[in-house]
Amino acid sequence: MDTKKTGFNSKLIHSGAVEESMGSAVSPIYQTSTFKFEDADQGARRFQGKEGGYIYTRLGNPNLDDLATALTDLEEGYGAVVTSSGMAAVNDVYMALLGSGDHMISHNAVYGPSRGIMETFYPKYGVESTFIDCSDIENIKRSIKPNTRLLYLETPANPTLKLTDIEAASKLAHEHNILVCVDNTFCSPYLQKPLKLGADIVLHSMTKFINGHADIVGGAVIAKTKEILDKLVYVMKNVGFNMDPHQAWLTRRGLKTMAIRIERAQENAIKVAEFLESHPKVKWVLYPGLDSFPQKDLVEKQMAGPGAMMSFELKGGIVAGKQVMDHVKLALLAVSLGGIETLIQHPASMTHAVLGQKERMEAGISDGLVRLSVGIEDVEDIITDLDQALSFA
Ligand code: LCS
Repeated sequence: MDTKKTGFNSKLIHSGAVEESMGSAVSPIYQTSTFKFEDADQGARRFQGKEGGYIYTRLGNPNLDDLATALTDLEEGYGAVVTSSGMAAVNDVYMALLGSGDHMISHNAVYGPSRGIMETFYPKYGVESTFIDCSDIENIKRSIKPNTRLLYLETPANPTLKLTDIEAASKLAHEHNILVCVDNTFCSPYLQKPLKLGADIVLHSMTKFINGHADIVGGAVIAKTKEILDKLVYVMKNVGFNMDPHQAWLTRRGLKTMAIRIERAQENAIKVAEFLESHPKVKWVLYPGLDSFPQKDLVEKQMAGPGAMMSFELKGGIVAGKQVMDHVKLALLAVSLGGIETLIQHPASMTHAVLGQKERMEAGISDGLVRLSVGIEDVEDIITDLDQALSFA
């Protein structure tokens, strides 16, 4: 069946590249580092690109292709690479598209290390960057330089949930020959399709909603064109960012249930956000599904739902926030997000500690901000747990 023509849920189950073997309903795992050739000429033809087929797992493997094909279908792109982590995906984009003398613009509240490595490591290769509030398109416009090559967005941003208008930002960027990459980790293609909104590249930490079961670390980059994909593939193969076949197989399995997981987590998140917002000890809640969310119109415009991520601050600031984190019993006090279990963490001292105090303040990551990734447990249990933890705040 041509899965390009099926609906999203059918793609989740059936898209892929592994051929059926012995009638198994699920693809086998090609847990091999290398593939044998029929003869020396075939090996040479494969290396010279004159014949398809596998050579060596760093250069390609059926399980990696299976997952990459499914993601390409889901994000409606030209092709994808799957990587050993989300950070490998981030660096695949940076290395493939930026070089000495180039400049990148990005949002000031992206995942800590996506900004940290650009500011501390890439300058030694001559790459410049500007981190600003991309939710204001005028800020992007003002930051464009003649050597700007990449606009790197994360929307909703981690952990402030700030949105950038992908369509407007892409239009502006393209007028200046700038490529646009969107880290779609917080949404997944179920809730947002950046390529359809005008972006050129989509990136994921598959550790999160795509795999969803907190048992692998992985990443992916989906490109809109062959030209971009070729650059990503070159770096992936030669820097060695590829996934392991078992990791890819587990991720492909997790992906199958992504839509129903996100539906349930989102349903829970709406109720949890309403509970938190009405709690007397809570100062504010940032969640795209609340009426109080400042960018409600943009949620409607570019997202199919508000997702399962939120941030909040208590009236007692970080002292009170720590009490809540220390007293949860059902939720896990742990970083990561987008899994089936509810997770709570403190960005200023954990995921975004790599940024300085000044950078965090500018980005809206206050010391009291607590991030919650709502899981698919019974919502009554999640709320009961938060309620009892809040009694210590
Ligand atoms: N992009 C976003 C938006 C992320 O949230 C993360 C990880 C990455 C990229 C990197 O992916 P990884 O290499 O970890 O697969 N975010 C994390 C977080 O918020 N808590 O722990 C990891």
